[in-house]
Amino acid sequence: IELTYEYEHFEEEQTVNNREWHHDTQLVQIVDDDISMLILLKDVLEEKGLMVITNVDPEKAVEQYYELQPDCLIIDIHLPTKNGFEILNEIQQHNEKYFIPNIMISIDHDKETRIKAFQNGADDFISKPIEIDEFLVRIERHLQRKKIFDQSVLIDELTQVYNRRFLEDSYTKQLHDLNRTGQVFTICILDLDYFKKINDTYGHLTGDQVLSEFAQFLKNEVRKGDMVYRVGGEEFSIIFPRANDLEVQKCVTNMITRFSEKVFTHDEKKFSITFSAGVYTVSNSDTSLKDALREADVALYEAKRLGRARVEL
Ligand code: GH3
Ligand code: MG
Ligand code: MG
Ligand code: MG
Repeated sequence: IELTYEYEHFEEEQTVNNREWHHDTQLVQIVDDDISMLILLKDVLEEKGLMVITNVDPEKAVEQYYELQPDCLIIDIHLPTKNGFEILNEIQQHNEKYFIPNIMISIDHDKETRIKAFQNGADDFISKPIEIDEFLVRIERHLQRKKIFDQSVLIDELTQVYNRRFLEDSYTKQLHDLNRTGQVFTICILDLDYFKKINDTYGHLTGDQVLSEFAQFLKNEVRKGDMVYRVGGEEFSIIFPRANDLEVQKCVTNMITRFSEKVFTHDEKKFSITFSAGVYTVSNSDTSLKDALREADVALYEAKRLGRARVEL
């Protein structure tokens, strides 16, 4: 049974890996050596529209935890090779930074065990046998709070695209994919042209409006799986997974044309604005985000120098 199960699980892992990090579908990771428990919990959570990954092996669980960044971790105490407390300890720092709720489940539920669970970083404790209805409302509550946390720290308030902090996460994940599959990805920096003039002429509020419409425009233009980030005042970035610089250049050139046709109004005065972009393809997993952004920035500077409203490699 275990072999078949691990095999099926492997297949499933691939789909989860391709998830586009949209926070609307939340991911729950369950770690337990009791296969029937795993199957039961997975079923009830999937019925609620959640994505679920399951692990029996603690080492693999930790590895997948870092790679897939679940929104909630459900973990048994008694596991082969390592116990649930040790795992919680191991992931504690990451946990605190990303606010991933941990729920311990255990057949032992004496006071000492419960205390130890919370001391080791558990956010909740559910004893086995599990009451499914209670389990579901508890998980739902944790996931709601996780969603609120993510929205507040990963999304830029003004423009409602991902912020720079999330770019760091995504970049790391892209490097991981590059390492595993050899698939290159391209990063692009986009900067509004003469944006200062918009502020000076029409005021800061109109400037803000332009920024937020620009972000919305970018979100609408990109393919599913491409992600938009605000990395500075009037500077945005897009990660294009599985695309090279020439493909991205073509795509961004079209975006520049369409954006330049967009008409903004301020007190019945009409105006338009353009942007420039720099592109860099990451094909070596030693490239840090800082390096990649620097390369894209050099290209952006070139685009500005050559007259703006264009994209350079
Ligand atoms: P270039 O074509 O060379 O990029 O010229 P620019 O005027 O766009 O570039 P510059 O860096 O000189 O000016 C950027 C301006 O963006 C200055 C800053 O006040 C404005 N800015 C940055 N963040 C915000 C924001 O959140 N809201 C508004 N309204 N303006 C912002
Ligand atoms: Mg167990
Ligand atoms: Mg600018
Ligand atoms: Mg700028």
